[in-house]
Amino acid sequence: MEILLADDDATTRKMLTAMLRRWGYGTVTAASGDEAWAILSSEDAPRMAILDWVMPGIDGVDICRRAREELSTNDRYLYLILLTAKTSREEIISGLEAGADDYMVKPFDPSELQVRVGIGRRIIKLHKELVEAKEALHYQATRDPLTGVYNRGATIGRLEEELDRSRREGLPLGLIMIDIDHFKKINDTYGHLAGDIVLRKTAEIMKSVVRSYDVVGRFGGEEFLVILPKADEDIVVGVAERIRKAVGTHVISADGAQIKVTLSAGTAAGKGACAVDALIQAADEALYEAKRSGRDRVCR
Ligand code: GH3
Ligand code: MG
Ligand code: MG
Ligand code: MG
Repeated sequence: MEILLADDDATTRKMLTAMLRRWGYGTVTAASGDEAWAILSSEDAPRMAILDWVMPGIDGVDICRRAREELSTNDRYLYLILLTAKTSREEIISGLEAGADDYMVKPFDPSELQVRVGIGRRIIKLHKELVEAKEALHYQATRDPLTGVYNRGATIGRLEEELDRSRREGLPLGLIMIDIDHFKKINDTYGHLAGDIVLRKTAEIMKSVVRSYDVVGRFGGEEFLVILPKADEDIVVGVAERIRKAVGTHVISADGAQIKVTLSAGTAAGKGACAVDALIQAADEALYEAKRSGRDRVCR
């Protein structure tokens, strides 16, 4: 773990660097508040800083205050220790009130600093674990466990967001509803497990042929939705055709069997006042038409 040491006194910087290195920390130093601020606001900045109070430019307390206002994001906690010759009760209180996590006075006892830095490390670690758990939970709540694409709820959520955006920006929004043809027969012929593999592979192929900002979601059993921001009707049909051909020409190895499936797709392009339900319904009706007129095709 890397720690920023900010102090305008070179001897203090040298001494702190030597100690922290000995305790197993990486260090980066700053000789002024401005320099410290530049380091802390950079990408991949240290998660902990030991700050002198009185320094040229912004002082250590200002850094604490500004860091809490401008640098604190929910996925990154910055642990700040003030290390200063200011020792009055009022000063300690105002330093902590400004946003410091801890306060130590100079001259300091090295072993006390070591345990206090250890406390900071523990808190940073706890925070990191919390962020990771939250991300994992969010992932689980929004993904379909079988295929890894967005689940139904998250797909509709994304569709609402994208429709709002298209309304604001006056750009079109494309939607494709896809249904695997005669999928029941795949299950009946090769087994449910092979059917699962076909679903997984189909989702993978769909994702590989769309742009990175397009959204692929599983709408139901063997039905998928693809959201295409900024795509007009012709583009949507083109992408749907690309998906249909990519999946239709792929031979899927599942449970020892070589399986080919075809897709039917219905497209819709919304703009402005169009509602989510209306867009889904339009794509659904086009899909019905694709099924009715013989499957393995795209209808708009
Ligand atoms: P069509 O061409 O008209 O779409 O016919 P189909 O057989 O694909 O349509 P139908 O809706 O009759 O059958 C869909 C099947 O998909 C029925 C269901 O058992 C199967 N299914 C739904 N979810 C899963 C799943 O997670 N895994 C597997 N293996 N099968 C699933
Ligand atoms: Mg100083
Ligand atoms: Mg179906
Ligand atoms: Mg089907």
